Amino acid sequence: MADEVTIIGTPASPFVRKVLALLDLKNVSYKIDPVIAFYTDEDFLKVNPLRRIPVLLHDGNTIIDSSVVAAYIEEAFPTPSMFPSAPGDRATARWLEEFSDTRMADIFLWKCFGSVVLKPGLWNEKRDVKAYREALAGPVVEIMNYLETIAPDDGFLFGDIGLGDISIAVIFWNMQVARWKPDPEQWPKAAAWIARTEAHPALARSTEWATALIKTPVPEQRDLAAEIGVPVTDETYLRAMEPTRGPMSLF
Ligand SMILES: N[C@@H](CCC(=O)N[C@@H](CS)C(=O)NCC(=O)O)C(=O)O
Repeated sequence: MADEVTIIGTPASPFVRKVLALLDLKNVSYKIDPVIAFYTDEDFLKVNPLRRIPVLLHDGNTIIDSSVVAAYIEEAFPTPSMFPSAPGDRATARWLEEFSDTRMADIFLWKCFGSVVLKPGLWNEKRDVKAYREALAGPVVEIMNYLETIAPDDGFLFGDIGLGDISIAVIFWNMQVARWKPDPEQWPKAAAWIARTEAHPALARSTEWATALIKTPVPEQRDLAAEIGVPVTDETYLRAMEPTRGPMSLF
């Protein structure tokens, strides 16, 4: 393949971490423009009409949406595969990616992380502790109860780590930033599975980057990223010093 892979998007996004983990597992080298979508402008809107991250650039292709990016990575760089071999297992992996991108993102990212981290951090609004607590008491429990039923007793879902494990685990770093962790007494199998997946080097690497970046003011994040070893692009879509909502912003 010609051309190095470029990922546009900060590792603080779980969807970005998902695709970085896949690239790492497949030993594909890449560069990152570690932008927060809210700090881009119409230039990035020309790349992604939703002004969201991640976007992958490769070989003249612009690939948008983490699930589509994951599918592209699997096809462009087939080995090792991120899927099990049986069709039913492959479907389960895809379902878990979909479950994470939709229901888990809605509750964990937008309701929980959004209410107590993004509201004050991005929009200078008061934390919505009521919405956060309601989510923790209701839908978070339902999601965790479901994950407990599908979590493997040990190892990963289908032998080696794959797309299903990674898609679920990536959201929990954002929950940790929102000061919540799955209780190992309430959900022993799910909590252990998530911890094992988070500890895998392919995920641990970008989680470390995210942990450093989130503590740093936006204008300084790019330089910090380079300092801590993120393979940063020469060009950036970081344009604005103040955040603005995109066409599909959910909070
Ligand atoms: N389903 C999309 C979700 C992407 C997404 O929501 N990304 C967030 C960052 S975690 C974003 O760019 N938000 C900006 C916005 O919603 O305006 C995917 O999987 O790529």
